[in-house]
Amino acid sequence: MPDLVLSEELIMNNNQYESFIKTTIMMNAKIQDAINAQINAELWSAYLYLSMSADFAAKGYPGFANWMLVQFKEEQDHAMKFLNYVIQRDGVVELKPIEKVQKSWKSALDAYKDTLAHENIVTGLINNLFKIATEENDFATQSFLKWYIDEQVEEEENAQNLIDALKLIGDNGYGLYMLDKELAARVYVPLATTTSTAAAV
Ligand code: OFO
Repeated sequence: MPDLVLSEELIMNNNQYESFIKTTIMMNAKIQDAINAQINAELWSAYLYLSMSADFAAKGYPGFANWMLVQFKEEQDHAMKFLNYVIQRDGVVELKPIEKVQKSWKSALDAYKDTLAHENIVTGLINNLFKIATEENDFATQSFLKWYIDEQVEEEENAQNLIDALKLIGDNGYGLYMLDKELAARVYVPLATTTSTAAAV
């Protein structure tokens, strides 16, 4: 039987091996910047929904206020999931200022129309991130982003369903009261956002 001969091209010296490991773990600067911008966008989303929650609460809609408060917490989870991913990939987290948000909406329908319009923008940002990860051959980030791509489908669907319901209800006070009662039942379920390293300590 002939001896197994390894091609020299397949044998890495130590330096090549170390740099191979580094590039495997570390994300490049372009992806790191895009994810840091996305952390800011997720926190801005949280801010937007917190403002809507406060506005609903002040106007006597505890159910809508609860729904938005759950949304606020979920957006914080989205930001934390990205933040922990940057750490896991040996990157640097950069937290930028969160811009001011609107403080009052004319009606529940207006608030949910703004919610859908905002989620459409976020979907575009996530898709763009995936495009960058594809161009940069970062397969780990492409895989990581799959969760967000699926989540955006749900986010847009939820907002659209509430817009449809509010259009049906129109000016009917009893209808609004019943929908408010229904939305009071929404419960926040925390997302597992920690990295395996963070979870192990
Ligand atoms: Fe993070 O999904 Fe809404 O914005």
